[in-house]
Amino acid sequence: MGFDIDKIRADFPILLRQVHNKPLIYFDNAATSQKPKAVIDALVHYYTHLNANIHRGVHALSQEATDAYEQARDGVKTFFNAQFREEIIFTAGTTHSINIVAHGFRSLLNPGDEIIVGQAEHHSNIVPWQMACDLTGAVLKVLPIDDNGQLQLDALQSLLGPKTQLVVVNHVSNALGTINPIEKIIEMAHQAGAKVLIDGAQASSHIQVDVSALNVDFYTTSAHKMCGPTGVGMLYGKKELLELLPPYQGGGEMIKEVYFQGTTYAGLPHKFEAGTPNIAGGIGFGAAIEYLNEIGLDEIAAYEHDLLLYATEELKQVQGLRIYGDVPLKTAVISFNIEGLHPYDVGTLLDQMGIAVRTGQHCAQPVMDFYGIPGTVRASFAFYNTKDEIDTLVKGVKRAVNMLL
Ligand code: 7TS
Repeated sequence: MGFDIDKIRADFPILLRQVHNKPLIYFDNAATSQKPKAVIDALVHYYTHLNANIHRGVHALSQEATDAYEQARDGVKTFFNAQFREEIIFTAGTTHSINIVAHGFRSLLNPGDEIIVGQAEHHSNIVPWQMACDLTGAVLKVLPIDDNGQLQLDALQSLLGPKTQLVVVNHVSNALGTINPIEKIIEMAHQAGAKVLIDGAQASSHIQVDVSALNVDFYTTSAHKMCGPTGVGMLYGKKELLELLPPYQGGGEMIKEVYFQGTTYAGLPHKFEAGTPNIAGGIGFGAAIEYLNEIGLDEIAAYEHDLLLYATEELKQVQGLRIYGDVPLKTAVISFNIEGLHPYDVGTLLDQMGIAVRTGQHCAQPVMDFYGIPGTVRASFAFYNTKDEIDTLVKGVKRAVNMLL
């Protein structure tokens, strides 16, 4: 089966849109991906035919909704190759997933314990750990990046020690697209007796992730970056570690028995899923995984890599353009600036041409501070983008240079 780009594009209704009277060129996929009809249909189908609360009704609708939601969990489990379905916690997204773990660790950390965090993290993989450290007296240590945005593994070796409880890094940087050597990081951390959380928000729809083979302790992602709905995501955790962590929220569904004298908690995954969840979102997440499986992540990765190489080559022809994190191991993200131009101005001009990019700090201020810049223009590609669209981007960037410089 070849990669049928026309057929794939036809799956995404939004790609037919015009923006400012120009065909939409959507290059903000790192912020959120577009949704195929299969996912939109799954949401409509749930609300049209299945809508009921789950895990609690004896009636048919509730059973059907529960089955659909739990089937989605099975799909996610298989996609990430977790050992047990209880290890897949449905959350509101990566931010929520990381907060569940960071909150849980508050009761496990002692003053002087250490957490190592990457320098190129999204704020959602920094702030929850700072909060945990503030409350426990644990210390946050920063694993530095080099000029190419790559984590310095020799520095990790010297940061790891008997006090290290956790190493938390992203699989792929959202600001740069650089892929981190997480296999090595996990191995090094484990050798030092530390646990590892990998923020996979930018990886999971571009790289095949096998949490069992990685032997990772926690892995997080958001469905909306994987062609799924917003407001739903995943926390994978090793069963014995999730059992160790206290619940994040109290409420319905996360309990076994409630007495005013005390409450006992439900088993996994429900212990971390208090309240009525995003049922439609979970089902839509399952549909997104099915959709990605049908195309094949390896095919997606190869196609996107080809787009990345093409766009990198073409953009480099633009005078004064600098790409941050220009390394071989990358997802299809290009973060750049043009000498003398503010990223916001470039982004605004591109928008006028129907091209959606993100500009600014990308919720990764330490990366911008590292490079001493206010932000970047970030073009992030997906498997439904084309080289023709990249040609239009390059033309647009050249036009911005001519108009603004
Ligand atoms: N971690 C990484 C690496 C991310 O890229 C993002 C979102 C998050 C965590 C947070 O995910 P959420 O779904 O909980 O919001 N990144 C971006 C971005 O790069 N542009 O917009 C959102």
